[in-house]
Amino acid sequence: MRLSRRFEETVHDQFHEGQVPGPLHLSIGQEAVAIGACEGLRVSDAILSTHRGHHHCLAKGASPGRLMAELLGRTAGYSRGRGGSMHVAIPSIGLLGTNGIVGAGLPIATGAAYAMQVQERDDVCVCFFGEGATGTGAFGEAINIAALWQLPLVFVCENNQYVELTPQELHVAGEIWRRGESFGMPGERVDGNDVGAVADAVATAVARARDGEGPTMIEALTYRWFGHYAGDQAAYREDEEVQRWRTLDPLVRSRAALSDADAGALDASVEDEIAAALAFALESPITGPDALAVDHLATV
Ligand SMILES: Cc1ncc(C[n+]2csc(CCOP(=O)(O)OP(=O)(O)O)c2C)c(N)n1
Repeated sequence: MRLSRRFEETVHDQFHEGQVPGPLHLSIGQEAVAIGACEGLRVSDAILSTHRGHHHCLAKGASPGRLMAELLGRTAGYSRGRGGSMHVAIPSIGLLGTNGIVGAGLPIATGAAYAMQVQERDDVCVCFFGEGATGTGAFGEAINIAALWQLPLVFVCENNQYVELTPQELHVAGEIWRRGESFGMPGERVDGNDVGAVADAVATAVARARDGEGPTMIEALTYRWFGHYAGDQAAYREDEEVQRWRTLDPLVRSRAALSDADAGALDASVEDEIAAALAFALESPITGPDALAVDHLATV
């Protein structure tokens, strides 16, 4: 969680320095959802991420340097610096993609879980999505097929309270964690700022999925500290609300479990890792127009 927080703070600074050529959606405040959910996953398990996915990528094992390079538009980035944070896929570690299209990960996750079932692997797929994605048609299609075919899939709705600039109560009816009920899918709502609670809920769902008992719907309640995108002043919400959620910082809550010495050592090692990641990214050449045509067409 600390690595993800410092990674995004550093990228945010770089954004203000003019070093990030594309849009940036920060997950600061939501770290416990990604880190808790990925805690018990294997490399061969898959995840699907979103437009707000740096914490998912790092939790699944992405290299901070290569991810930073991608966001800074550098050739060492995962997509050669051409895509930014919404175009990162690392199949070798089971990251099947961040995505700029809201809800687009849901059908991909369903397909990935179906492939695992057909291949008789005991791997699982965890699909992250925001509460806004529950309004897409793909959401209904995915939960229906996942339940019908009892796919090894865990739906993790990262409910950060806002759908772009709109509070969820103006956008989302009913209870998300109960969305799968009429499909026979169990659901649970967890405190998404409590990394242990997220890890426990997802571990239970993953065990069910590995045992062939099908999908689970988990809703993790959390909050994004910054605007929808870097530069959004978030004037649509009250300062008091932001401050209240900041007191529920998942990092501060987890820190109580560490001794001062362990926390200090952790902070120091994260600072080293972030400094190395930034240096790696800045040393890599800026991606130029000559990279545009690379990897686009198959040659025969
Ligand atoms: C299909 C589609 N519709 C609209 C958008 C514009 N858009 C980008 S993010 C977003 C809100 C997503 O809200 P949510 O799923 O709750 O995720 P969050 O931003 O809160 O992490 C919208 C509507 C889009 N990218 N894709």
